[in-house]
Amino acid sequence: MSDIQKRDQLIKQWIKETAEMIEEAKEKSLEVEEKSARNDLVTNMDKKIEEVLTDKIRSHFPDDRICGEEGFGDNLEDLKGTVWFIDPIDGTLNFVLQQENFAVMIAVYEEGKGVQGYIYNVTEEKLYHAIKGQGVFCNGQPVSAPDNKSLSDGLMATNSQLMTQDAFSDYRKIAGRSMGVRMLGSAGLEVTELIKGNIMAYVATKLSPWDIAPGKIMLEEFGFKISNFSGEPVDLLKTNQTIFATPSAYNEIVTTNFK
Ligand code: 2AM
Ligand code: CA
Repeated sequence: MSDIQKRDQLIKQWIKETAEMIEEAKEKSLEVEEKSARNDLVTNMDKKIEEVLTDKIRSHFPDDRICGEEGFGDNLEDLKGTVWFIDPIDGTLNFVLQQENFAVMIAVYEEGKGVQGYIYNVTEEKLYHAIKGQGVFCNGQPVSAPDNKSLSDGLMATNSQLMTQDAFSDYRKIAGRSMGVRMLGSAGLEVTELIKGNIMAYVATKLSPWDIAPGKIMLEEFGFKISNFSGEPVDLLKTNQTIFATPSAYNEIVTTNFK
């Protein structure tokens, strides 16, 4: 069995286990703490899931390194070797306030290149995954690439940090070219909206490596574009203002005149 297949089997099993942990946690009260701001939260479940996943990765793949949101991983200064990205709960604010619209996300990169990515929509019990060169799957079934629709023919998504920034007026120009703007509050679930063909672009500020890593692998399987706002590749060692888009919508976004 190849490393990819071995990881694929284990990741699918681990994600199932994390979903069971989340289900059990619903019976108990959630412990919620603020991180950088009152709308940047972490719960005992974010921490517990990341701890469980990092322990499993370390026991099966002791030479690999881990980049995780809640600090159980390694401090990475480069992406050499095999690197795992973990977001134990993507959409924590939704998890706390809505008990839905959140995802568990895992990605594996080798020498900086995406190999396999997983986004699990916990409440819908839908696991999206992609393996480089093999396509995108939802609960094991292949997903065909959505049409390369332009922004002017479809919807786009953004994140609320972008709306509250001073620079928002610039982004309004992009939004104005679309048919309308939607906002789910989970970077991973916005990627699944792109996969379903429901939106043509997701334009977000300050996304962390674990927010971007799995979706990048999936969308690149479809030939979609992912870059920072300057059109450069995203840097998976820091936060990025990020565009995920169909090729056609991407072209419209990067040619928007912000002046
Ligand atoms: P998170 O829930 O894992 O933190 C919400 O707009 C999206 O942006 C979510 O995917 C959220 O991921 C991500 N995000 C990144 N940085 C954030 C921050 N400082 N505060 C809230 N959400 C953030
Ligand atoms: Ca998170």
